[in-house]
Amino acid sequence: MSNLGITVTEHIMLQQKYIPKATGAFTRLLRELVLSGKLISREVNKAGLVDILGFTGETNVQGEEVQKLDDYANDTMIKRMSRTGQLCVMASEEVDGPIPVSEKYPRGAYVMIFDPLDGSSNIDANVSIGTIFSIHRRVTTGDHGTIDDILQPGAKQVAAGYVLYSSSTMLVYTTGQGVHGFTLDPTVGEFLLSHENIRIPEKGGIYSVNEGNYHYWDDRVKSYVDYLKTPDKNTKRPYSSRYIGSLVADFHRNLLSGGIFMYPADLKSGKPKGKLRLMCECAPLAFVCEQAGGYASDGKRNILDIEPTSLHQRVPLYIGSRSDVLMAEKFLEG
Ligand code: P6P
Repeated sequence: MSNLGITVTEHIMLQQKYIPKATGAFTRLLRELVLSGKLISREVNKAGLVDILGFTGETNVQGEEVQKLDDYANDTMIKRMSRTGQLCVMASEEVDGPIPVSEKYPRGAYVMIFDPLDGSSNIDANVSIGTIFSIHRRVTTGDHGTIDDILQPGAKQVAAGYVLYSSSTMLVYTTGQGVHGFTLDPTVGEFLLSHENIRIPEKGGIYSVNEGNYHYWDDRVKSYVDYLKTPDKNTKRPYSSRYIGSLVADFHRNLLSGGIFMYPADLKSGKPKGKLRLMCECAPLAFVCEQAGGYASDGKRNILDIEPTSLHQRVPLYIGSRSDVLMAEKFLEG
């Protein structure tokens, strides 16, 4: 029986029974995350107004300090997730080190790592942007969580997903029971199940990469991209090039249509490990992708198997349809 149209809150309750040792704590966490997504969506959709767009340190007509959207998104995530009482520590793409949960609130059994507003450089051009989140169970036993609770491999995630602020606002998440998409109905303020059990095609027809970096790539990366562009009826090439320059938007399109997104290491432009961060971008999207039947690699190994060494470490990323990413790995073996 299809669950289309149920709210994300109802869906989380249904998921609850599948999550080992999960109590209402996990449900509470996800529900607060949903509310954060709605609050950020509301501000993102007002971004065109002069009092939000791109300024900081300005004051608006009420004389209030106006925050840039990414600061607003970061503050919203930290404030709202802290008050759930379910986290022992947090980490954000916007903050150098671990973020302790305020003494005002109890600490809980989970850890949340997030990129509060990925692609925020696109805001002024009204290009789609996203919030990415990753949830682990804590591994330390003290009062406050530590960096050890954060630096866990992607395979240990208990949930992950993103909110995509686009022509509509969508929440896509997994708790290890498949991938499900919800579309925000702003008239009622509810995320309603619109994409139940998303599966990414085994092989796609789209490649997403910033070809402006072509001359910085390893020759094997160049060979793979040249292969995708070479006409061949039997393997349905050339692939179409689609690149928005906003990770969540590029990933989401390929998740639904099939294809591969790449951010390779570029050896000469100061990004020896690529640009994207393992903990708050690559690992959560890798969990979503794998749960939808896809695969994510750093070019050599599964992103989910990488043992993190630092909070903001960057890794090359090849993510999407399984056979496309495996093909990329073959080219990169050389
Ligand atoms: P480039 C946005 O700034 C971002 O972090 C990701 O959302 C996006 O995939 C990537 O950078 C784009 O980087 O170097 O192609 O502009």
